[in-house]
Amino acid sequence: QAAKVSANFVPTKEDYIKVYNRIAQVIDEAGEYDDGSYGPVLVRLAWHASGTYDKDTKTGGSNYATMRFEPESQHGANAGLNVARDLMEKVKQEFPWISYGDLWTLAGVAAIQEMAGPKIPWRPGRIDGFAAQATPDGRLPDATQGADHLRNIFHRMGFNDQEIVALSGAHALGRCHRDRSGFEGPWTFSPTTLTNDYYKLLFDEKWVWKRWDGPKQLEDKKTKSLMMLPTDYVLTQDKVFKKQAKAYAESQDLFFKDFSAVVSRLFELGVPSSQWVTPEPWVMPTVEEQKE
Ligand code: DDH
Repeated sequence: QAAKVSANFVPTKEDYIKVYNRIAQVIDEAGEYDDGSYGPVLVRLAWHASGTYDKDTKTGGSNYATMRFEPESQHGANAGLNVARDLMEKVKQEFPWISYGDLWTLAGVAAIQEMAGPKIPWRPGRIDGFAAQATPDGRLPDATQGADHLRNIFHRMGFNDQEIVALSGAHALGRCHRDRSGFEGPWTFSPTTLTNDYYKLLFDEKWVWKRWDGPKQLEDKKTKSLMMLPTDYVLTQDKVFKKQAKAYAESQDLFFKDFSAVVSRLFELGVPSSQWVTPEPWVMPTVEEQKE
């Protein structure tokens, strides 16, 4: 039953939990798609909607959900995210009172939490914007580049080196698709569960350049079934990144703690504080916790 959008309908935390639960259902309806979950592609949608932020001009970020509009929806980095946007469009029809920015970031939160990740504190307040607020191409990272590029891109969003490494651990989830990015394959053996395996594998496996006609990527020498992008491998080459990545390889607790904090901030990029409906983010209960 679609909720009415009326001037005096003020959604509560309970209403957002209903949306969270509906997203969790959608995640599970993936059938034969990829590894049987829409979770990873929803995390990627929330990240690409947020990661366009530029702290100097205060443009981009999750506030206006401008990836709904061309040309941002057609930017190379966003190839394949129409899958995630279409899934969320169904949820939007059922809960028309939620903004697209809130919906997409809440989907990222639900996906991470339901895939066994840490709690990602989240709050509503984003508003739907216009095509004129769409961001220029080139604000998201290019997987073929090195440490300087990573720093340029993420420092522009307002993140430091430690946070770059923590954010990169999201690649424990999901996979690359030849017809989207040109790259191919998953980073870990459990792409629908968030773990610190991404860091462990970076150090424990021997990574060699894949011999193929596609873009430069690495494969694990032993099984040849996993991949790393050049930008992933940089975390083992740059001195500062390496130290941090090792720390996350050694402690999933540390990774979860830092990942929770940095992703929560990522999803809030570009939202003026006057828009938040609550001074502190909420911790949304998982579907499992709600049964207790
Ligand atoms: Fe990523 N990512 N990402 N990524 N990403 C891809 C897939 C996924 C880069 C490139 C790619 C983050 C950082 C980086 C996820 C989450 C996050 C793909 C493959 C490429 C390429 C797309 C495809 O073919 O379908 C690069 C480069 C960086 C970087 O330089 C740091 C971050 C910060 C996150 C995050 O969520 C915090 C997820 C999840 C996926 C898997 C998507 C899927 O469909 O599966």
